[in-house]
Amino acid sequence: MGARPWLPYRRPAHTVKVGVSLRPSRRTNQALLVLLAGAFVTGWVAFWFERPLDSRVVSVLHGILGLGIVVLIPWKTVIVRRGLRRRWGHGDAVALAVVVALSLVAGVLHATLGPLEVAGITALQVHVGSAIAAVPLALIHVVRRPQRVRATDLSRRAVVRAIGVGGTAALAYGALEVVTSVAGLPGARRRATGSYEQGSGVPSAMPVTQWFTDGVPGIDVATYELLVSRPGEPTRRLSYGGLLAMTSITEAALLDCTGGWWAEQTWRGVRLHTLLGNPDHGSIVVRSVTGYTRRFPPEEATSLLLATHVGGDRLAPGHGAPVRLVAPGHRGFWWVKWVEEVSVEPQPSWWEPPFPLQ
Ligand code: HEM
Ligand code: HEM
Ligand SMILES: Nc1nc2c(c(=O)[nH]1)N[C@H]1C(S)=C(S)[C@@H](COP(=O)(O)O)O[C@H]1N2
Ligand SMILES: [Mo]
Repeated sequence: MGARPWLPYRRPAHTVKVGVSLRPSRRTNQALLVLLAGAFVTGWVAFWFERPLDSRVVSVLHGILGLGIVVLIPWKTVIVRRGLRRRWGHGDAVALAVVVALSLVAGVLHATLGPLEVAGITALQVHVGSAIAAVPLALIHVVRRPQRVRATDLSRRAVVRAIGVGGTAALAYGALEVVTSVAGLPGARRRATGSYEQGSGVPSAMPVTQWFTDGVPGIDVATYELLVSRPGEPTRRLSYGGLLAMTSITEAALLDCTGGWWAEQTWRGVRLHTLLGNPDHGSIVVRSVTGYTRRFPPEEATSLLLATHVGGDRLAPGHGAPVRLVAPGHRGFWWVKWVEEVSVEPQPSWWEPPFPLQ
């Protein structure tokens, strides 16, 4: 049989003689799958939380799962050496190794040396980008090299081994944290979310960030109108002047962007309950002139603020002029800029993709 790269990868029959060492390698691969999937999922969960306790728990778990992959390198090296001896079909595996290594290195660099940036690309962007690239590669890798799951995979020895790997990874995480703090590395100053302070109290020093593909629109305040809609009532239209006349609340709130920075500012605006009342069901929908939309539970009408000012000045275009949402307790991607409409709708607040698609 010649090489047939289009056929699924099969372990050649002559390797059966390594039968004794096959079991640990199968378990190593299974453990890698659990760690990789766990790190990926907890990474996104970490992007969800803002409050320190939830964020801390998820970040620590995320770091331990990620470092667990590093702990398994000695065992995986044996598997890789054996695999590479076969003649063809290593491209996807090598690409997977490259992106996982890149993600690991960038993640640790971000958590220890701080918000590094090279040619406008941050370590955190490299971290998340290469983790996303790892997903299709890992799927191809696993589908081409299936590892059967057996009942004995959950034996006591397997549990002991899992505790060993998890414990070693937890020790490695703890050691990194201790070194970071003792050496006074920037990482010691990061929030529980992993974000670094940038521009607190100085809005012009705060980064202008869009979630994904959105851009800063040009809005003429002379013709701007805010649409306010409640079920069963005609839509109200508020001019910028009319809105300004309602802004009586001044409040400090902290914006923590999933891009890895945070800033606390003093915002001035009007509470959503002043515009929408206190809805008792459905959800509050806040939509930007660009179409960017987020949905909130009705009880947050009392904490959400539609802000026209920050640090005593009118908002700059990049920061959401003429009016943007201030969503205390929510990560930055909830803080809708360039708001055009606020409404109460019958759908529940979770009736939207967990992260914006725009
Ligand atoms: C961090 C994640 C992983 C990386 C970086 C990685 C990398 C590699 C590399 C570079 C090879 C050698 C090249 C080749 O065989 O084509 C390999 C082989 C292999 N991997 Fe992975 N792998 C990972 C996770 C997994 C997982 C989750 C599974 C299955 C559940 C798996 C199963 C295998 C198998 C069966 C082989 C072939 C061994 C042989 O042919 O003797 N790997 N892996
Ligand atoms: C292949 C999957 C992934 C692996 C192996 C991985 C691994 C890691 C590691 C080892 C760290 C450093 C932890 C520390 O030393 O404190 C880290 C940090 C981080 N990762 Fe991931 N990660 C993955 C995917 C993701 C994804 C998909 C996201 C977000 C969507 C994410 C977000 C973060 C954040 C925000 C930090 C900084 C946390 C902190 O500073 O404590 N990661 N990751
Ligand atoms: N309309 C709209 N609002 C948006 C975004 C966006 O892409 N479009 N990005 C969000 C994200 S991810 C963050 S972190 C904050 C950033 O606010 P800033 O640019 O004022 O710092 O705006 C949020 N509001
Ligand atoms: Mo963000």
